[in-house]
Amino acid sequence: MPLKDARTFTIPFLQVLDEDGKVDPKLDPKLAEDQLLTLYRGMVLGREADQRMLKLQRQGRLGTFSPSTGQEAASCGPLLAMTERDWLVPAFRELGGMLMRGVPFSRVLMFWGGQEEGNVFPGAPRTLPIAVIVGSQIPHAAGVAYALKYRGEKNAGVVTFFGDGATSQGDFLEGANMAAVWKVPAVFICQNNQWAISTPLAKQTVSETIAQKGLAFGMPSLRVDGNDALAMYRATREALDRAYRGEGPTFIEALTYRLMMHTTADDPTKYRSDEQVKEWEKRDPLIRFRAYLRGKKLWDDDREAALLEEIKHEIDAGVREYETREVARPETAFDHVYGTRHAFLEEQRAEFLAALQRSKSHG
Ligand SMILES: Cc1ncc(C[n+]2csc(CCOP(=O)(O)OP(=O)(O)O)c2C)c(N)n1
Ligand SMILES: [Mg+2]
Repeated sequence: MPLKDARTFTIPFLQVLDEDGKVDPKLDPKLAEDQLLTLYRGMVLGREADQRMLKLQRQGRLGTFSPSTGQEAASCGPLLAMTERDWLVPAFRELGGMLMRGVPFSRVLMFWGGQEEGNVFPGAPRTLPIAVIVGSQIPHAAGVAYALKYRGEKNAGVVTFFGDGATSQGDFLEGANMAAVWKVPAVFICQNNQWAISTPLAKQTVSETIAQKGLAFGMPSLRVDGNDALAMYRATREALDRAYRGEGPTFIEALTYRLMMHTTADDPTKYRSDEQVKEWEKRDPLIRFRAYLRGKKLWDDDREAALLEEIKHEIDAGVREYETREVARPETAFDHVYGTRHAFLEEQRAEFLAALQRSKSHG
């Protein structure tokens, strides 16, 4: 006897802008001109900041960092969809989005320069620090979303980011599962850049899409062209609206590609082909969005030159602030662990300072 289907499912794929920058009128989120320009600026700022960081690192002025070149649409689109009431819980490859959020570039530099103040973002609302521990931010996002629900906050949600590799971590399973069970207002965005350092996707999962992992938890899940800023905006906006309505979390797989190295300590030519990189360079999210803006007569060479000049000054100012500030107090690691001071931690701080003093006097 033939078996019946216990359940069938499909994974929708969302693309609004095709690779030539042509918009699908049925899916166009119809953003206002100033929103489109804000989105483009965010992506260019992310790209330029990334390139500057690479130079700083190569000159020994910055520690290692994880470049996000090629992945700008996947974080900037969602950031445009967010409001100040929403929480941003990032991983470590969302530079464009974080700068759009108002995170000062100097703080990003402090983070990758090994300074604790790089975990604190004055001026950026409701933004958690960069999370380098793969997947660790996902249960945090579920917890923050739970708190929003518990407190009855309206029109507020959590948007969290993580990589494809992170979906093979226990933290992902725990965080995503509880978020779905509790029906909390969270949006899970997986930046599937197809590599976890040198491990290709096929060697860490045989799941055909990452989005179907979201379905397994009972969340509406879709795959989005992650190099299409309008699609990323649209998917996030719809997911946040669902979250605000109390309908629980959504899973978005952003299909994208890391055009640069994993971190500055990595040489991707050792494990992936130039052909693959060249293929994805053609799908660069900035090229596509610029073509779209040009088609709408919102952009030209003069505006591009003026934007690059303006951004250069902003980046210069961030670098200056980072490099001219006084060297961090060594005990800053104890400063921002909890919202309020904690007795155990104060004890540890005192112990640490005493040990430091002892080593100096012996020194
Ligand atoms: C818990 C943990 N294990 C290992 C690492 C080392 N590590 C840093 S990034 C990374 C790969 C992450 O891949 P993915 O989740 O796809 O994110 P991507 O780097 O591609 O953005 C690994 C293994 C880490 N930071 N944290
Ligand atoms: Mg990855």
